[in-house]
Amino acid sequence: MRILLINPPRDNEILADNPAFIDEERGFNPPLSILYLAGYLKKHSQHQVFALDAQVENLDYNDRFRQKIEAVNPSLIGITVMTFTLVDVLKTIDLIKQAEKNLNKKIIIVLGGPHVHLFPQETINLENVDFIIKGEGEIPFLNLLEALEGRGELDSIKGLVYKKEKEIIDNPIGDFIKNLDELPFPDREILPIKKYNSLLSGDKVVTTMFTSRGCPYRCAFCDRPHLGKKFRARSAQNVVDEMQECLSLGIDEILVYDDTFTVDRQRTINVCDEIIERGLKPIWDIRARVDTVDQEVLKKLKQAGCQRIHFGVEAGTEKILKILNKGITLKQVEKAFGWSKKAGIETLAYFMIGSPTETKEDILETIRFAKKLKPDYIHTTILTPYPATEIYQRALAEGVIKNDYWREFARRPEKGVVTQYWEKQLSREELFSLLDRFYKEFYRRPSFIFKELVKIDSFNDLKKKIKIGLKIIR
Ligand code: B12
Ligand code: SF4
Repeated sequence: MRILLINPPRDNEILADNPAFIDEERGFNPPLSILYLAGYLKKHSQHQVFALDAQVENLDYNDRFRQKIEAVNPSLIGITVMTFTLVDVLKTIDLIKQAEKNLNKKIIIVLGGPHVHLFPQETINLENVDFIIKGEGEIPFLNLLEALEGRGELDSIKGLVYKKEKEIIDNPIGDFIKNLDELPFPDREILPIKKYNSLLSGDKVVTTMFTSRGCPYRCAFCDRPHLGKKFRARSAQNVVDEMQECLSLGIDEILVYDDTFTVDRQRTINVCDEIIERGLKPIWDIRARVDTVDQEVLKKLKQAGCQRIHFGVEAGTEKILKILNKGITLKQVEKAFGWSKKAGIETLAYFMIGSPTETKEDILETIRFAKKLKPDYIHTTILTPYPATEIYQRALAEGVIKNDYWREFARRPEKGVVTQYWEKQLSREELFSLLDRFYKEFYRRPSFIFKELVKIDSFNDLKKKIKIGLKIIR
């Protein structure tokens, strides 16, 4: 079967909580979901697989996008869905329907990704959606393709949701993949590798990578259930084999997007040792928790080329850290940042403002803490209670958010949904004004500006930094 996998445009994306300059300048990351599905199908089947990342190709709902779909002439199209891209997914489906007419054939539409996992019933009821797959997609997607060609039954495919006459069949989700080493590497060459870049990486070619799936922690604002709560890690050899492949593909920087790369201390050390022993020089960064690093681990990470660590700090007061069930203390934060600096690794601190019970004074305290902590970068957002998170449930229970508007949106996705914040202590306007103040107070410090100027290594990099700098100062 000819299969096309699509990452939809982001023209109608819900912009929840980022300052505009981040949304405008964040660059493009390859959609790993699609690359994993493609890699798996290529290894385990004869299906012909194609992919289209409408975001990096700058496609909107015009003839060019439709013609690209028609040129593939697919029998089935799989689309990856976040709640935030749902409107674009539906517009993409409309375009596929036009292509269907021109090609004079039925194209089966399959949706997967975090959104469909949260809202399976609402999603299957959307017009022209034939199948959805909840949770990890590799195995059920292949099983679906096989069943559609008469080699298997739909009702035995784990995580599959579909309509049988008027009835909705919602198969329970299967076990998560136990041994992630068995998965083939993401098929990066199916998309235009060299077009991917990121805000922090200058004009380097970047890719993303997952060395583990699942996060065992329980932060109240976070919801990652589609890949599980159990931490499942790939072996050091397998991870470094993939890094080596990335290097051979001409990729300059690898963004390791594991929810928390450092959950298993020994594995972290093993990955670093493997890189060092093979004499590789990858540039990579990771996301980690401050309570999962120590001086020895950080030194190893540095030796192995880890350039930057993104730590979720969230707040500069113990009161809010508790409310968020973050499970860390400010002391741990200070230690982790101090050790990282000593090891020579850049740091990025994620902060959020607008948490339950947080006052203006608490936020000003967080700004003071951020400046004292002196990470290389901060990324601050207004806390947006995402669907199915503990904070969203609390907001509904306390009447801070009046109705289950995410479910309503999942049922009837329309452009222009306004994301709701925790507006009990502070209004939307006050939150935006404090967000602005946070960025300005942090990034306007002369020490920061000087450090960034020293790091500029090309004319393009200089242009990009001037552009972003002007947006922050404005
Ligand atoms: C990397 C990342 C980004 C990157 C890159 C996005 C990209 N192009 O990949 C950036 C920084 C740009 C980003 C931005 C945003 N992100 Co983001 N991001 C992630 C992150 C950390 C990893 C995604 C990933 O690569 N996962 C690894 C792959 C293998 O897993 P997967 O994508 O889930 O795919 C598997 C299954 O879901 C399924 N599947 C997926 N698609 C399909 C399609 C088919 C047909 C099938 C059969 C199966 C299937 O099979 C795959 C293989 O098992 C996830 C968290 C996470 N742990 O997944 C959040 C996450 C996806 N992001 C999220 C959010 C909220 C956002 C933003 C809205 C944030 C913001 N405020 O700006 C934006 C929206 C961006 C956009 N328009 O695309 C949420 C989505 C929640 C939701 N309800 O939809 C997540 C889940 C994190 C969270 N809980 O907060 N993000
Ligand atoms: S915020 Fe990070 S550590 Fe907390 S549950 Fe989410 S992924 Fe895990």
